[in-house]
Amino acid sequence: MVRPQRNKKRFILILNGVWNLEVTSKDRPIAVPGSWNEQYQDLCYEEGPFTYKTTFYVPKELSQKHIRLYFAAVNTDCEVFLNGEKVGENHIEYLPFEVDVTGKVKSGENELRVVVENRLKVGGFPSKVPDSGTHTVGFFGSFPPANFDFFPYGGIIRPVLIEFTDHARILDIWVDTSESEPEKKLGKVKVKIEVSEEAVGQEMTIKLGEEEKKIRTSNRFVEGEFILENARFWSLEDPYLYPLKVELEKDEYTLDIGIRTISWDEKRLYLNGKPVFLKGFGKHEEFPVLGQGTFYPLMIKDFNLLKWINANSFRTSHYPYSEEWLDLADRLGILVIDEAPHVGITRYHYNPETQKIAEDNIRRMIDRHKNHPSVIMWSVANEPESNHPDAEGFFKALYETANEMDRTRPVVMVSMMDAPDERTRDVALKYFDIVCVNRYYGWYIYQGRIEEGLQALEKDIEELYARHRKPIFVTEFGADAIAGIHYDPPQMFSEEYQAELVEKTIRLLLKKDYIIGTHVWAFADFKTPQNVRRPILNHKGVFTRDRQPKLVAHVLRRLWSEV
Ligand code: GCB
Repeated sequence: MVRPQRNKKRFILILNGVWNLEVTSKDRPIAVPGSWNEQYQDLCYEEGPFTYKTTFYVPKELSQKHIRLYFAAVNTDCEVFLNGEKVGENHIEYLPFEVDVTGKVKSGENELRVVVENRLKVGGFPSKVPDSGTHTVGFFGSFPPANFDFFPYGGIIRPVLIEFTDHARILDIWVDTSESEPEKKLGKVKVKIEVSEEAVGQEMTIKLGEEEKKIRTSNRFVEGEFILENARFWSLEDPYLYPLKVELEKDEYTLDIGIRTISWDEKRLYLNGKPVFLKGFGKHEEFPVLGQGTFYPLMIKDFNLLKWINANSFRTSHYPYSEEWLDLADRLGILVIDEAPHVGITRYHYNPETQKIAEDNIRRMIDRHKNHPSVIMWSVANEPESNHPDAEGFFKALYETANEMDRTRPVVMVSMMDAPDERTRDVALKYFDIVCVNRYYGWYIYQGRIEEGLQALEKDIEELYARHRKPIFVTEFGADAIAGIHYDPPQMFSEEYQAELVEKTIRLLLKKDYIIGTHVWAFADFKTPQNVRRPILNHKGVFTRDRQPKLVAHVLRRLWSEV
């Protein structure tokens, strides 16, 4: 599905603003988008269900249109009621969903209610720490008991839109540039468009740059190919976007596309046929007061800092981000590893029902983000209990689901397993295109001993490569540093220790020709559940939570200007 767009033939109403939140039959104001946990102290640890309410006005001429109600993301389980009638529901965080409300919107005033609950679930999403002591992963003993290391924010966290289109309309667009030949500057752009039943038989115009095609639709799918000589390829240095415009009699849609290829072999990842080394971070979409929510100044600031520090990529750990993030990455030339909302998966998830849900989430993520040139890799999960025998079939199926949807990008799973200890043998990593691992030498292990940690890391990485013979991407490493704490000789939690560990780890890994990237954990400090390891925040940020540089930021800026 294409996402809502305002243009000559499409109209959208943006429902962001102050809504009412009903908590134990009393209303109070609440901001949308945002999380309830940070707006009210008494709701900080509440899971709901709470009812969000708002009204909106629709003039008569618009009420006859095709109308869809679009939620960019709600955390998590929710039911949607329009004028008292239940019109839809959704059960996964961080992914857009939409409800067809054609014929249900009145001309005049309408009432929208969304009942939202953010309950942590053992074996579900968002994942809760299992009570038994038998599991091997998780952040034990934390409150709230999330099985992951970031605060489980609830609420309508991203924009809510209503889009009005003609009934004869464009439903979806697929763009594939993978057969382009960068060395000849030859762009091959395959386009597939899906239209509604009402649009079958209409003439369609597809324009790409200066080129134009006119096609009469004979069924719901239209396919075409543009061959561009002397094409301007999308790259880190020149993230050029071509507007692809699709027009029907009473509908139109413009998508900014990038012509680029992604490929990989036993040792390297290539963008447009040239090796690329991933310099960047795992991060979070998180900020004080806002909690988790779409906040435009923060996005601009984060991209500005990514450029300032000479990074070229980030991972949307541990969930898909707002699409505006991907738009900016397209425009600014930053590479994205797009991660499904699958963090904290344990043995309790390894059953056919949960597998089906996870497959569906992956399909939804790829469906929404498939046309972004900045997205170069799909990650199906972060740090699952992948040394458990039942992980094998589960993750093989997730790999196949992603690969079936998109054969042009590598599919990965981010593992903390497969470290030298036999008990951590990963049973699923072998199915994935690139070996992605998180490693905390000099922090969780070899605490306070950077040099010994580095020796162990080198041995671990060499063994990993010998076992897998695939490119290795170190997706996390790092150390907590409390901003303002200094110590010589470097001690854990000081800015000096973090700077030394990060720099030495990168320099070591740069020597291995099968390492395709090193992502520091994390971009900025972020809030976590309460536990003895976390003084309110996870302090592994290279920037503070309010985006000021720690010592390591200056070190990275220099280092990354050289590589
Ligand atoms: C990890 C997780 C990340 C945590 C990080 C840490 O491996 O993927 O979510 O925040 O470690 O700081 O422990």
